[in-house]
Amino acid sequence: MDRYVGPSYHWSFDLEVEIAVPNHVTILGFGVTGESVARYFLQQHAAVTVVDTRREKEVPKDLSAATYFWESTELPAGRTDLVVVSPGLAMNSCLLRSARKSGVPLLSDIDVFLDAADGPVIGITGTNGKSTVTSLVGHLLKAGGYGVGVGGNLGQAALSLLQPEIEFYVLELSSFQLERSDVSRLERAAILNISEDHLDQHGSLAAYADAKRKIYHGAEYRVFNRADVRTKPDDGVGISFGLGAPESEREWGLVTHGGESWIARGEQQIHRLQELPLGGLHNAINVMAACALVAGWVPDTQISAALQSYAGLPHRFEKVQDVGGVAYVDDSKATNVGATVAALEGLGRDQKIVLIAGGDAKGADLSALRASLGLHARAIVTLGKDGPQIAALARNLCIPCAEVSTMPDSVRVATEFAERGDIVLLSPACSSLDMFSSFNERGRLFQDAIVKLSDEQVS
Ligand code: UMA
Ligand code: ADP
Repeated sequence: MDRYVGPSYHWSFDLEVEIAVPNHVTILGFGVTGESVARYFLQQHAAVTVVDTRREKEVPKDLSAATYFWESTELPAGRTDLVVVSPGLAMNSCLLRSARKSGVPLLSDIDVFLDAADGPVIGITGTNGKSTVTSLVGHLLKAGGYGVGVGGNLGQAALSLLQPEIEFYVLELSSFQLERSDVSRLERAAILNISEDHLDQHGSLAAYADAKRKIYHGAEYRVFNRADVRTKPDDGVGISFGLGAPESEREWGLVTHGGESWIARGEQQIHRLQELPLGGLHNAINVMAACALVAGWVPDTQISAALQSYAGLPHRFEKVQDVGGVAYVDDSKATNVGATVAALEGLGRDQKIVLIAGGDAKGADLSALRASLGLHARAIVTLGKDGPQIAALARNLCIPCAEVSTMPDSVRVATEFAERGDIVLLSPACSSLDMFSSFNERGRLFQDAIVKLSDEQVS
């Protein structure tokens, strides 16, 4: 890295400033991002200071050369050339306010990464489907024979991906990462969809959408969702995807041929819908977005073959097993209404659903679940902080409902409600953090309870 150029921190300053390789870097927040930034700058022989508002936590051995300030809400006194801010630190937090006041340039880890990375970087955002599309784009590029680094908001932090042999980087970008970064050097960028999420942090849907739409700044190749006007670039120019038939080579969609549905680009049929390993029309849409992002880099025939071997990610619309004629589906990653609606619509066309939902709604209006629940839910089991909101909705719709306080109880009660041929679906429409360490833990506990249930039925 030679130098940072000002526009990167336009979110905090209007000035254009240039900084030589920093001698002293201060990092705000010591989570996955903070660790990756500390490691990167220590390797560059910078002096590194870390500030975290929370209690002291264990420092990995290779990061012991940094200086740490725990439970601190102020930028420490002393010289610093650059401040790098973690995505989870609220924009109005005392720590970030104090850093802004200091006049020192602020960057995100994504800014630092984009400055350092060689080769094309593909950015993917959206309210739902980011991780699926990001990992699928990585999978397709690998199938095309390229060295690929996949990460960002998914898995490894961006700076941990840097390797000389990598030819393409694929980054999942959250609204928090985008709002505090200049991503204008992205080669290709996609917004999959925009619906209510993270309103507790962004304040309004408009502010959340604005953060997401920053992903198009500078990218000449933009991929958007024809059915979601908020994803459309300002000038309307881009490659689009949607369930309707594509009308030109710049559109991806579904066509019917010989009685079968195909994913197609313009008139070019790419892959039979029936043969996709991922279920649900929302995943067909994700596949189109991923194909659009790699088009021209990976030949169509290789794309089609590679789609067959993509297994999907855990806790997203994941079939766990059948027990006593009831199917159990783990969609723990559904942390907002849009994802749960997609699951109810995807699964509910042929079968009735017993839904397990609730958690922290992050300020969202859960009544947007009403229409899908009314159509597809046989019963609802709620848990967590905002479970009562969903229970009220169920009562209003005259859908049988029970409120429980643990995951094993939710599986037990949902099983009692379910009839043969039904689906028990964990799709909470809420974040897990009020009750669990992550959506992974929530999903694991759901799956454990099903295994126990299955063992009980056998014995
Ligand atoms: N911290 C403070 N004060 C605060 C908040 C955080 O000091 O007010 C410190 C805490 O000590 C904590 C650290 O900052 O240990 C955490 O930093 P962080 O919240 O920025 O999270 P990271 O561990 O750095 O992980 C982040 C993303 N998390 C968030 O944006 C909340 C991870 O996405 C991402 O994988 C990682 O960077 C690497 O890029 C997770 C996520 O939940 C999966 N993302 C949200 C989502 O997908 O909905 C946006
Ligand atoms: P993200 O990284 O944006 O959270 P994931 O791929 O992890 O996306 O999926 C999160 C949740 O959203 C899962 O419940 C999944 O089933 C659902 N989902 C995936 N793609 C879509 C889509 N295109 N539209 C609506 N929901 C989706």
